[in-house]
Amino acid sequence: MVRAIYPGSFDPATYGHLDIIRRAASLFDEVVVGVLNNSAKSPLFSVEERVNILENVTEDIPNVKIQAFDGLSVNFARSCEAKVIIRGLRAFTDFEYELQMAQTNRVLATDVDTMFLTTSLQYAYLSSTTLKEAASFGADISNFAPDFVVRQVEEKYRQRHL
Ligand code: COD
Repeated sequence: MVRAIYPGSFDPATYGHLDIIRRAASLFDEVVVGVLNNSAKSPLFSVEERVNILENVTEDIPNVKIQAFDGLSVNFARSCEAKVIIRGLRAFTDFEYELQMAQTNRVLATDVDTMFLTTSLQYAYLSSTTLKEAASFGADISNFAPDFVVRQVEEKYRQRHL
């Protein structure tokens, strides 16, 4: 069984994340999507909500599991008995950050490697941050994420504007 983890903030999941999850699921026996419980940041969605969203939008992919985690990604990988960390690459701007993180992780854990999947062209521009910014101004975000995510985001901003 070759298992990989795909760690991230996923605040919230977008079509870009989903594309990476689907492609990773076709390469590995099991993919554990790790949702960082980043208390230092103030995410739009709680970790439980982000896990729930990901469970909903990946329910048709049998070899994908969603789990919250705290602390280092490499420790999460070890706790899952995974030797691979999947990351998505969009542009040069991602590359510098991702390379540094992959190299740091390699020093922290020589038994864990990072593999990069390059973005599909139609999602190259897409991030959770741009989705949230567009949604906060009432824009149509249906090109950015599945209906379930769109509804959750719209509800979040509706509550905030009350
Ligand atoms: N197309 C392709 N890939 C995409 C797209 C897209 N449109 N959008 C996002 N991605 C990729 C990102 O490049 C990233 O690889 C992944 O999807 C997740 O993205 P985000 O933005 O949800 O998550 P990040 O990048 O904020 O996640 C950062 C981590 C939580 C993984 C990182 O901070 C971490 O590992 N933290 C734990 C502490 C740790 O181990 N630090 C490193 C060593 S000190």
